[in-house]
Amino acid sequence: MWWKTGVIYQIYPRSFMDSNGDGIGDLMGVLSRLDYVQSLGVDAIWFSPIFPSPMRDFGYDVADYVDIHADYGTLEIFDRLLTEAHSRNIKVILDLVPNHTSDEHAWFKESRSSRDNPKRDWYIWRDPKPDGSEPNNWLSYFGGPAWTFDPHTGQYYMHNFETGQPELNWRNPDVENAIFDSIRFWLRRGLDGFRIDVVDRLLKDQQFRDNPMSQVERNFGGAQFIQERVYSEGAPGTHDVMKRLRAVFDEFPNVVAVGEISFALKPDEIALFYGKQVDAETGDELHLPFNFGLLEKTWDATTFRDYINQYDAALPTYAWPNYVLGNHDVPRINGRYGKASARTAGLLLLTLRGTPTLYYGDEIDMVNTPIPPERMLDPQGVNGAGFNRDECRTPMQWDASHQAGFSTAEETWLPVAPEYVSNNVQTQEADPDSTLNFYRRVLAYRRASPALHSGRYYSVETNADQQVFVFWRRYNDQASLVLLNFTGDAVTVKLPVAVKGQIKVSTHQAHEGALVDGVAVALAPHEGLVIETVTA
Ligand code: TEU
Ligand code: CA
Repeated sequence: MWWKTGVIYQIYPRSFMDSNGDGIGDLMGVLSRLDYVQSLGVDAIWFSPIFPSPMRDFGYDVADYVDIHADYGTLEIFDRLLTEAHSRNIKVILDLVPNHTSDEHAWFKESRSSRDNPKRDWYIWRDPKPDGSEPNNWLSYFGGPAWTFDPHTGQYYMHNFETGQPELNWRNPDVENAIFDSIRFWLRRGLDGFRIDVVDRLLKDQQFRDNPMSQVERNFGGAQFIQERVYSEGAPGTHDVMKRLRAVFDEFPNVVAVGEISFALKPDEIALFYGKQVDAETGDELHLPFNFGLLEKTWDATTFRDYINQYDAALPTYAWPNYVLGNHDVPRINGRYGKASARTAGLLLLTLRGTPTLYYGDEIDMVNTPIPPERMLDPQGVNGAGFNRDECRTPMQWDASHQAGFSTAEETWLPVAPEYVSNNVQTQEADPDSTLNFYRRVLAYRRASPALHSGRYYSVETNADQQVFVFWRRYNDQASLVLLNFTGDAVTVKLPVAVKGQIKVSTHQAHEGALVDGVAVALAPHEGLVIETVTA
């Protein structure tokens, strides 16, 4: 299965490459940079939404599921991109947003036109309370109530996100069928799968009970997260929907259903989204329910090891794990784990057992970019409801020329990070010890190593457990030992058994190729390395 051994690279289409000088990334731009993507050695591209949209939430507010936004191109250009990607052995995954549409989608326009419109029940409409207020206490992730009053018909519609993102009513089979047909539309064109937005949150409580309040706060969330979303999402019945969704994917060969599920889920809850066992290789729900467990963890060897051990053990044998360290919703890696640890984090992601998803720009150390208030666009940031996601969505830094080589426009949709002058693809290509060349070496080694892309995982206890995370990857008689120093101190690890082998990749390029023989392995500050062992 390509999606088990492969590596997914997420492209935020607005920010990858602008081909026509309007300051907005587009599909022709991606086409022109496909050689770069191939040069990384990744296996699939996942595009954040590229469908027609008023862009209130930058594409996560879809106005038509079966077309391409004019900013990005046309269906014909998309087909070309698909062909070009396939000819380079790169799969393409699109982003399905089934939980809500844009308020400009034709379905919602009909739905809001009258109470007896046939599509009225495609969305979630409720009467006001007797005093005219919202039907219950549910809050939007982006701040304010999850309800907006529509004076024309005198009811509230529900939206867990922006007011322009009305929630579809997944209890109506017509909605389900319409979304399933949109999936078929793309898979028939040759698409290789979907990443499915908030797929665990499609169903809402049938009694519309108030959510309880809680004191728990998230690292990069805002105050709105103090509401426990137990009734406004994820109601019982979700797993039946997942099974029917999966059945649509099973109509096509070799496609993948990646699901975005909540940050808050524990490993045993994530495990449920694989569904019931079908055969040795697969369950009957999502192929890969995203594991966001590492995103909010502090950079600490024990914390990471404990979580990874727990997650790896929680998955049933037929469920293939996956890991995510960054995406378009969270601060970039070097902002969360520290700049000095960013490469070590990348090595962790690419050596764990499971499918890794990389976020564009992390391979060149792109940083969170402060956005002046007048240029802020993300509704979550504008409302002060949490992390301003614009900061991790700035244009890709290709070279030191005007707008980092991303665009010829005077002003790009989000500003290019000022550090592009010294940090970009071109400067990193020229430096053998750059993060970009490090990622390329790790990806090439991973591809060639069955232990890394398909092997089993065992963590190893050593004298340096507080500082260094050590684990084995093994496939038949091939074995690789991964050591990751989470600290800024040089550490010598004493392994429980002697190993003999060679350092194949390291965050410190000069150490690659060195031979290891014995129980002691010396690590530089923040060093991560992989030793391929030889059996006598
Ligand atoms: O995000 C869903 C989600 O869980 C949000 O709470 C997200 O994590 C938030 O940004 C937390 O800071 C998905 C998409 O990834 C996001 O870009 C969309 O805005 C959202 O759905 C609505 O479609
Ligand atoms: Ca453009």
